[in-house]
Amino acid sequence: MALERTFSILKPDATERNLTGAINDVIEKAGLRIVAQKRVRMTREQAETFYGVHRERPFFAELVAFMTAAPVVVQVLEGEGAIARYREVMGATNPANAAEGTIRKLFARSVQENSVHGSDAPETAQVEIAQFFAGNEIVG
Ligand code: DAT
Ligand code: MG
Repeated sequence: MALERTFSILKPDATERNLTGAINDVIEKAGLRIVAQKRVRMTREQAETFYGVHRERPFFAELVAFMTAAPVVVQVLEGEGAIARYREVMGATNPANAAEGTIRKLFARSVQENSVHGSDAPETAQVEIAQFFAGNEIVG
């Protein structure tokens, strides 16, 4: 498997509960390396662009409101097969369906307040990383 990079967000429900360190612990114990990280407050425009693929979904307005309500921590994670590996570590979108030991099983409050985002494919990882990080901010 190839060394990959994926984009991660620790969402407002996680930063509000001071869970940055606890979630990073799960990430690092899963063998993923945090090669870039910063705390930001997403603007409405950034959130709408980021979740543009969901624009027509009924939950879109609520999702944008949630993502902009408090700071988030954006990250780049690196590792062998990092994209699929992080999706595995995150668990299912709805925490009710998430496997034991996954971040969403451990910490998520609901399908919306589900603590983390992770890219779903190499193409989206590349676009998402570029939305939040300049090349020289990623130190592998
Ligand atoms: P994932 O974050 O697992 O990639 P997704 O891309 O389908 O899931 O959806 C993006 C986010 O949108 C998800 O993390 C939370 C929100 N969302 C998805 N389905 C939802 C629903 N049925 N109700 C409310 N929010 C939802
Ligand atoms: Mg998704």
